[in-house]
Amino acid sequence: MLALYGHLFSSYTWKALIPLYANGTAFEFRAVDPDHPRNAVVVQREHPAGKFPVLVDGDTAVFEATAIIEYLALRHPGPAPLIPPDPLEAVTARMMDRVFDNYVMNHLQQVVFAYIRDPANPDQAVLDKGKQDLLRTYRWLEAWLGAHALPPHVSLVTCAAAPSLFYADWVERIPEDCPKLAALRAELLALPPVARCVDDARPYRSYFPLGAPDRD
Ligand SMILES: N[C@@H](CCC(=O)N[C@@H](CS)C(=O)NCC(=O)O)C(=O)O
Repeated sequence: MLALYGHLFSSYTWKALIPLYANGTAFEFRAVDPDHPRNAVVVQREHPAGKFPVLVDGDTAVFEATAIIEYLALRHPGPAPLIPPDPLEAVTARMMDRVFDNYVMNHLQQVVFAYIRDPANPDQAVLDKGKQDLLRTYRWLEAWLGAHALPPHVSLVTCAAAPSLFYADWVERIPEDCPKLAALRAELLALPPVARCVDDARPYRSYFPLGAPDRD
């Protein structure tokens, strides 16, 4: 039996849950939280930085959400084209996966970390930089979406884009001049595996360091 270690509010855990849900893959979810200290021990042992998600399949541990998706595509395939069969589409999937991790998730995390470090007085320069960087990526994505199509859902890109756009919009709203990107976020949130992640995370919304907005 596969086991996924993570937390239901964690964006990168969503990134690994979405492909598992999309393919109806049987697995056991092991929460990494203070109530389950033994799960944290596994994550600390297996991941070089003690981060989750970590997937355990028998004797094999796979970490980094992108690698988990590549592994699932190879060892536990299902109807969802996690890695598109067309090689050029697979390149697009991998390239855009990097865009969402590096230039959406990383930027939003800078802002979130500033609030975690000092909730009452987050570093304004870090907030400004993170939000400006997000806006730059939003506008780049808007132009990219005007000229290209994403691979069909549910692919590696779906798994990266859904959690990153979900939380990024809470940090810096997607502006009105990015309608294609806003529509993509809505399309992703309507996918059943993504909607399940959003719903299962609702009980934890108070954890969001900036305060969760009253929407989504
Ligand atoms: N590059 C990693 C990032 C994983 C990550 O940042 N995980 C966060 C949760 S979203 C985490 O483990 N935070 C807890 C910690 O750092 O102790 C991946 O792609 O899986």
